[in-house]
Amino acid sequence: MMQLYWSPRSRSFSSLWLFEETGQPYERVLTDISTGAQRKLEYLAINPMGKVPALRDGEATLAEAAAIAAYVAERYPEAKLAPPLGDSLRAKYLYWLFFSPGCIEPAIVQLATKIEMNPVAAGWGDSQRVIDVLDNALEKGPWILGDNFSAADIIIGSGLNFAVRLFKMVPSRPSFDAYIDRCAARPAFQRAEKIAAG
Ligand SMILES: N[C@@H](CCC(=O)N[C@@H](CS)C(=O)NCC(=O)O)C(=O)O
Repeated sequence: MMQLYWSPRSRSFSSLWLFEETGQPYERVLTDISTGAQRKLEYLAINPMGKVPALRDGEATLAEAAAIAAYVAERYPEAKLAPPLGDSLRAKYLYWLFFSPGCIEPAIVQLATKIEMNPVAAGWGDSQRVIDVLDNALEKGPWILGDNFSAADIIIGSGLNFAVRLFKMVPSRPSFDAYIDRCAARPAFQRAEKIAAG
């Protein structure tokens, strides 16, 4: 059984939601970041960055929420959280899965902190444009790939819920509100919330 290292009030919510969507058994290993558990040597052997979430699958270990989402979606193809190889939707799936940590996260942090960056030097470019691109992509819905819910929604949806709704780091938009509502209405999201609340 895979082991998920997680902490309450953290980005590991996306991995809890992910596993709840698969319906597969998994072991939760509480790594409470408020106690410094993420800096213990045995945890650093799993994720040298000292961050949650992280995952162990037998001999394999990995971290980074989006990588965990991609890995678990591939391990459990029956959960249909990723378009299979050869499916034309896979291109956009990979695009959005990488766009979230590569562009959305840093753009939100930049907007919240108001740190000036040269948009040509910054890999995510212009932060406001990132928000506009995401807004445009979510306008139609219901999911980032249209009718197909995927692991990319788990990563983008948890990120928006965290940054826009819970922490109000950037102003919401109607498309974000409707999307977060759709995510939050999923039974797996609600189970993950209960788990995260302890
Ligand atoms: N890039 C990582 C970020 C993970 C992250 O920032 N985790 C935070 C909690 S939200 C953490 O573990 N913080 C503890 C620390 O920095 O000591 C991911 O996407 O998984």
